[in-house]
Amino acid sequence: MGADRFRPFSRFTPPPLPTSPSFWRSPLRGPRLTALLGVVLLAGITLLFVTGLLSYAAYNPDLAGGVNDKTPDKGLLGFYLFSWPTGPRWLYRLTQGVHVTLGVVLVPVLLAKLWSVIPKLFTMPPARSVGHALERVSLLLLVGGALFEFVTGLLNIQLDYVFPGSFYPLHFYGAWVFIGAFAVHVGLRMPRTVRALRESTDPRAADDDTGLVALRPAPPTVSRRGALGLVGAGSLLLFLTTVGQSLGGRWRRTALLAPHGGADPGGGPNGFQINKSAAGVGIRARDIGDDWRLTVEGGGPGAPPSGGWRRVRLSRAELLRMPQYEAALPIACVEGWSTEDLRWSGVRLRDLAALVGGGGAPPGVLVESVQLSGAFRRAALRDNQVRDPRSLLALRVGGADLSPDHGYPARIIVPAAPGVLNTKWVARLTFGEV
Ligand SMILES: Nc1nc2c(c(=O)[nH]1)N[C@H]1C(S)=C(S)[C@@H](COP(=O)(O)O)O[C@H]1N2
Ligand SMILES: [Mo]
Repeated sequence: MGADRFRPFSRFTPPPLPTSPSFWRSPLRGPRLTALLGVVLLAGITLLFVTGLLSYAAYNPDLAGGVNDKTPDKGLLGFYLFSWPTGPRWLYRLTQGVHVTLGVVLVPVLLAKLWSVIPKLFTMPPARSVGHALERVSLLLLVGGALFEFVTGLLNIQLDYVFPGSFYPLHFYGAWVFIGAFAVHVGLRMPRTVRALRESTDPRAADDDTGLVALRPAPPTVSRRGALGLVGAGSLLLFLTTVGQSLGGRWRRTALLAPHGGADPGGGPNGFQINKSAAGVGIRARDIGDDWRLTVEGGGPGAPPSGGWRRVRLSRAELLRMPQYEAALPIACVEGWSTEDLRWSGVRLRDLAALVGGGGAPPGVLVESVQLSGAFRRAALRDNQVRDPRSLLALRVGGADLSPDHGYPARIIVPAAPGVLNTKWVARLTFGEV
């Protein structure tokens, strides 16, 4: 005790800081743990990327000069865009439900993977060669890109568009940077991963060439299987408390992690999810009262009616006197929540196109709401969406008039489309090239 106190300064070695690889002593780290987590992420992130691109294509980002999407200079990165189909009607419910649920479920796996390689963050010297330097830069983009995509995605679904209007470009460009670094990383690490999974035991520190195995491992507090079980249990818990929002209906109550903002939808035919209430986006009673009229015209956005197009103004009563059609369709939001099929009824979009157009195949349409500001007050629909007989200007749902919060007097509903294209409180439809 006394001797300890007077130990000369020079003999005292301070404990390593977290910035030193030797600080990290868990005996669980090694190529096998990293490889197992890596394979799960390889499958998961591939699916996330594909469903993410689909979500982007579903948004009709190429229409109407950027009404739906303002991502500047998509250029080559928009190469894969295609006309999003209108069937099966649950298509976007599925792809976006998978995208969001999987993103949430992969969080523990991502964190565990980062934990498993953390000592390598601090290896010195930072770069041994040009090749090594390039590899480390790609790792920076990989880890930074992963964190960026997960954080922007989670913020978007939890806080209801915290970056209004800018979420799409952020998440879109972030995804391309991330997936580029991800592809390089997978290419570089695949041989080592395969080797680690084939070998039944980890190399001891002495013959470890991965730098993952601790030189002076601490005694284990949990087995590797136990640690993986913990990660799996975390993911399962997230799954069970998230997936209900994509299933909708009574399952929604199980989605404890889903955002519970928005207005209380109450019961009855209008008793389904409301993100943006009428009051919340500044819709006044007189905007949607008896004086409300729908303007239907043609000729393309901004163009004066010409080329055989007419302009008509219709009251809700006049719309109700037109042939009414029913369609059982869900609403599926980019945030991952969706409703079950709801029974909508109203006027077909293609009938409204025929009302103002001079025959021919129904073109696309620009939809504008009475709402004066906000990101979703306008939306462009493609010709295949206008053509589908289930695409409606809906006046009623589940046998009742639409409630003000669900878009009374009239809203759009299109099969398989993202919820954001289902404009509420519609004021004007402009058919034509969009
Ligand atoms: N006019 C208008 N229509 C709108 C929106 C909006 O903010 N304004 N939100 C859209 C979005 S993002 C979705 S998912 C669906 C359903 O949203 P809700 O839950 O607010 O009804 O309506 C769409 N229609
Ligand atoms: Mo949405």
